[in-house]
Amino acid sequence: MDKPVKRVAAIHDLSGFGRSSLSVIIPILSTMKVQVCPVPTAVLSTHTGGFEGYSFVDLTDTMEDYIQHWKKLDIDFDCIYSGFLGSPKQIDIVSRFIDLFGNKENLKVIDPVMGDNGQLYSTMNEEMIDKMKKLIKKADIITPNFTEAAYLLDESYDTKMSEEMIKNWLVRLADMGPKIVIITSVPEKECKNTSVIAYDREGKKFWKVSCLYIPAHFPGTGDTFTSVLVGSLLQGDSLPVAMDRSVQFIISAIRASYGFDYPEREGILLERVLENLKLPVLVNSYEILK
Ligand code: PXL
Repeated sequence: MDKPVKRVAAIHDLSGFGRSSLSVIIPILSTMKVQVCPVPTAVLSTHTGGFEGYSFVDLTDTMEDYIQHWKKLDIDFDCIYSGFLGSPKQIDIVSRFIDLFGNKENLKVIDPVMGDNGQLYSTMNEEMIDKMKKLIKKADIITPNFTEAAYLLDESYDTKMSEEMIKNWLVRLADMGPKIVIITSVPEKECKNTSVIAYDREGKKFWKVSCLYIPAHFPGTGDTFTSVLVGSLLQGDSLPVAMDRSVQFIISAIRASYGFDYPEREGILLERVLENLKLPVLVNSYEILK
């Protein structure tokens, strides 16, 4: 029997201030009528992007029992979605989680959160990058940003890359295991736009959604993007429509935030735009790349 609502296991941290990870994932997916079951990886007072002196409680040692209890309850998920992970051991735990709860039907989405703007986050290290390269083998979909894609491929961060080179990156990442690779925050060479470019290995298609560059940097937009994408796919949208929906939501959120004078590290004003998720996609702007 079909469940009354779709269910996602969300393996992420809870950061109390700054609008990232579970603080945005839960409201977004709930608004999209998806049940979120969090597996908290760590509790932080704030996210690590732009705040100093944050408190960090690593929940690695609690995760195994937590997961085993779910297994005893025989809970099944329509999607397993992981993001920021706080230690190498947590990457192993996510891998085991996928072995325990993954099946042919459910969607395994890994957002390999590691860095942004050419820089790694302060909690990342080489061992974690290596493990992340292995973890993505188990994913159906990965959503690295441009920086994370470079780290997964051992390439340097070059904002002047041609579209052909980006396509080469997408194919190489898909060769590492995932069926669908979506790179976000791809700088466009010719103009100030940034784009989201995807490759569907089975359909052998490249999709692109571009958006006008807005000179703002709000932490947590990667989590917002992937949450909307997951919600949209679980609602039955196609990949390019889900990409469109996610990009349009991010743009509306940034536009709603940018006019206010407050620190960007506090994230987008999600509360002002959350209801937009209930609207249909009004304008499709995706392109298929040849
Ligand atoms: O949004 C990604 C993210 C998630 N969790 C923590 C972070 C970040 C990015 O800075 O610091 C704790």
